[in-house]
Amino acid sequence: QPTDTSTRRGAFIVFEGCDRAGKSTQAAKLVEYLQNRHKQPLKNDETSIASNLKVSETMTNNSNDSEVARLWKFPDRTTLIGKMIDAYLKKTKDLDDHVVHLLFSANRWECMNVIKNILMSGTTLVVDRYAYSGAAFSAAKKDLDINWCKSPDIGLLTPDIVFFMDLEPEEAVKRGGYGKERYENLEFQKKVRKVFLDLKDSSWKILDARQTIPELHQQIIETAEEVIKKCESIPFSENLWK
Ligand code: T5A
Ligand code: NA
Repeated sequence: QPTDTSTRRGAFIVFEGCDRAGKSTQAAKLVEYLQNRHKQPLKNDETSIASNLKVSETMTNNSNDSEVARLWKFPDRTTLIGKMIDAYLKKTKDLDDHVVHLLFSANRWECMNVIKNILMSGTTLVVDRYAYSGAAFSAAKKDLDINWCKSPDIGLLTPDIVFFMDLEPEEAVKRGGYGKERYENLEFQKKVRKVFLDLKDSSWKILDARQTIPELHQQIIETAEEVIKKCESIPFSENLWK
């Protein structure tokens, strides 16, 4: 029985972790791998790719028709909300903790329609940080309750997998140290890691981020391939933390 190609979609793959854990490095390597891996499709992949191309033609965002994977990053600092977040992180602007938390969440909500279109076109999206960062960084602050922090992100698109890059902040500091942005200090990062680990759910795969870049990459591509295959035949769900 052939699979119904009309339901094929890309996978929603998220990388999470404390600062300097290696998220951006692995997210970029995964996208590069997927793009090369699909350049020469196997025979039985041909229908899948053909159907993806057809859906892409109807898209209004500037996605490339032949795109098999795309990198995304939160915060998306390019939007109007993203520019406020950027100023906050660079400490050129102070904002109330509640306000900035809601901005980070709004920054995800404003991207949801574009993200859904990308996934429906068959493109796999690799996302560097998501709502787990949102909850973990805010709840690590003194006065923000974890349930309050999770609530604005309830109902976002659910990731198909979250690669949690776990690294003790003491180890992270050794990686060239933290920069000058807000949150980049050891004591705060220790609190963030604790909240992160409490947020673990069935979508998580925890990776020991002390391993080498190639070792981590190998584990990530193996799991990612399985997830991408599985996602082709199941719809995405919009029930994060519901
Ligand atoms: N935030 C974010 C919120 O408060 N709320 C939210 O809702 C969201 C989405 C954004 C800040 O905003 C907060 C969290 C953050 O504080 P950002 O722009 O994502 O920050 O942060 P960046 O500075 O871009 O990234 P990070 O500091 O988090 O680093 P990464 O991406 O985890 O690490 P990476 O890949 O850049 O690597 C760091 C260094 O380590 C080396 C790399 O070469 C690099 O030098 N490295 C390794 N070294 C040894 N072994 C390995 N396996 C290595 N992998 C990478
Ligand atoms: Na990063």
